[in-house]
Amino acid sequence: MTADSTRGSMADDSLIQSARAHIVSAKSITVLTGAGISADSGVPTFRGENGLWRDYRAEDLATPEAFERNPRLVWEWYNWRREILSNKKPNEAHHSLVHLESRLQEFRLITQNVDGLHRLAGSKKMYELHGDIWKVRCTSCQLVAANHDVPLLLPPHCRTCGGLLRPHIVWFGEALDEQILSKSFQAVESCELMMIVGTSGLVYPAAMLMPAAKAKGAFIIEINLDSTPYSPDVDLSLQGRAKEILPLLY
Ligand code: BV8
Ligand code: ZN
Repeated sequence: MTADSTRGSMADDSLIQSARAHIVSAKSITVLTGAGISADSGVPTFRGENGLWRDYRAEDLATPEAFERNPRLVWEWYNWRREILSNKKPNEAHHSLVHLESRLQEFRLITQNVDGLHRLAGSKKMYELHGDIWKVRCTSCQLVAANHDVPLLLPPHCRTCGGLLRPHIVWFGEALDEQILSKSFQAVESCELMMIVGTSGLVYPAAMLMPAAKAKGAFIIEINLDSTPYSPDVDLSLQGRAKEILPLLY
C-alpha cells in the first residue's frame, strides 16, 4: 500500500474518497476506539473540558491507591459515571462499526472505552482493553459479575464472600489483562488496515498499538476532531466527528 500521507479536514472530500477506496479493498481491518467515539452519544471524554469531576482529575481517581485510601469517593465517581451512562445510546459511529464487522471476516475492534456502548450497538469481535464499567470484581475472591445498579449502594460487598467490590476496570498503574493485550497486538500486527477513532493517544500501552501496526505495514487512517500525537505518522487523517465521518467510509 502506498502511503499517501495527505491530511485535511472533513470538508476535504478527496480524503474521504481515498479512505473509502482503501477500506473497500482491505481484506482485514482492525479498529482502535477511544472516548471520542462516545462523545457523540453525550458521554464526557476523559480529557475534554468536562474531564474534571469536582476538583479531581480522572488520573487521581482511577488508581488503586485512590481506592485504597477512599473507596467511597472512588465509587461515588463511578456511580456518577454509571448514572450518566445509564440513559446513553450508541451513536451512528458505533453502529457503522457493527456494519463493517458484518461485512468483513477479518475484523477486530479494540476499545479503550469502559462505557459498554460498542456491546450495546452489537459489536462482537471486540477487546475491551480497560475493562467494563458495568462489571464489578471482588477484591477478596476476585469474582467478576455484571452489575447495572444505578446507583450502586455503597460500599458494595461480594454476595459470595462479603469482600469489598471494585469496578472491573484497569486503573492507572495496573497491568492490562495479558490475554486481551496480546490478542490486540496480534489484531493490529496482522491487519491490512487500521482505523484509529476518537482517541488522544496518550494512554499506554494502548498507544503502542498504532506503531505496532505501522511497523508491519498496515495502512493507517485516523478519525479525530483534532490532531493527535498519532497524526504525523498516519497515512490518512480525517478531521471531524466520528458519527459523521465513519458512515461515509463504507
Ligand atoms: C500500566 C480506566 C504498568 C479508568 C483508563 C508516562 C509515560 C508512559 C506511560 C505512563 C507514564 N506515566 C504513567 C504511565 C502509564 C499509564 C499511562 O499511560 N498514563 C498516561 C496518562 C501518561 N498507563 C497505565 O497506568 C496503564 N497500566 O502502564 O501498567 C504495569 C505493567 C505491569 C504490571 C503492573 C503495572 C493502565 C492504563 C489504563 C488506565 N485506565 N481507563 C476509567 O475509565 O475509569 S484510561 C482512560 O484513558 C480511559 O479508558 C480512556 O479510554 C483512555 C484514553 O483516553 P481517550 O479514549 O483517548 O480519551 P481522551 O478524552 O483522552 O481523548 C478523546 C479524543 O477524542 C480526543 O482526541 C478528542 O479530540 C477526540 N474526540 C472528541 N470528540 C470526538 C472526537 N473524535 C471524533 N469524534 C468526536 N465526536
Ligand atoms: Zn468475594
